[in-house]
Amino acid sequence: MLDDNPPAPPISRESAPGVPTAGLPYPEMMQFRVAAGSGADRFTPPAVLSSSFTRLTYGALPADRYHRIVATKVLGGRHAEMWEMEEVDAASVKVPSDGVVQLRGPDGRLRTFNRISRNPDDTVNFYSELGKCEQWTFINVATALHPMHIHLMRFQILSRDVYDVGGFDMKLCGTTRPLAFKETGVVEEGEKGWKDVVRLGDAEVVEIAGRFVGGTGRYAYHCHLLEHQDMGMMRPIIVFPPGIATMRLAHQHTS
Ligand SMILES: [Cu+2]
Repeated sequence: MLDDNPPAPPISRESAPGVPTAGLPYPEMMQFRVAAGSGADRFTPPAVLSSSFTRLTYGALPADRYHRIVATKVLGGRHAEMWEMEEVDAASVKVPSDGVVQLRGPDGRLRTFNRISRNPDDTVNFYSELGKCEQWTFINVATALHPMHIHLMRFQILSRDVYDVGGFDMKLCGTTRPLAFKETGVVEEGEKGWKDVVRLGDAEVVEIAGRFVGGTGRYAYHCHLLEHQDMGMMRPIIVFPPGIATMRLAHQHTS
């Protein structure tokens, strides 16, 4: 509590003419009065805004890292879902089938993913370790926008690619032919810093990398559109202190 700050007296129309108090005791208002004319701007931005900033690249990622794969879909153009996936050998699953997504990337390699969770209260799959490198791949098999937000994680966008997602059968909930790489998408200048939300656009595959910082515990990642989040696009992730995680994570996938 801010005990040092005594309550401010209510602002009355008399003391602040033109301020619509609307019955609020502490209206948060700021008034700018712009003078006529203009003065000289003496500020010159430095050539490098942050000397400590480094842009992450695939080549700079440590080999010992977690790799999460998350697929998003919007069934019938209405119901949004978020699936956690694991990469599997194509021979180990039935293709096509419900929850199986195949993808052919820019290098022509065919990859097969199998759904391991569908609902927010399904078993926790993602366990991490504070400070350890994480790589996440978001696969959007629909034409829908999802601002994906990961609590407690500080990340950068590695790549954005656009795919032909016509091979995803909404009725089957799997691919009848692989999602096919179409073109490299644009990572805007304003997206190249440290983020905790990334835009996942129509039929895009977006990869990010970063690490959990600030605290351990059970956290969530989700689509930041309230309607999608409430439909189930929210899942837990548990972040352990370093050391403890290694005991728990012996079975986890790294790439
Ligand atoms: Cu969404």
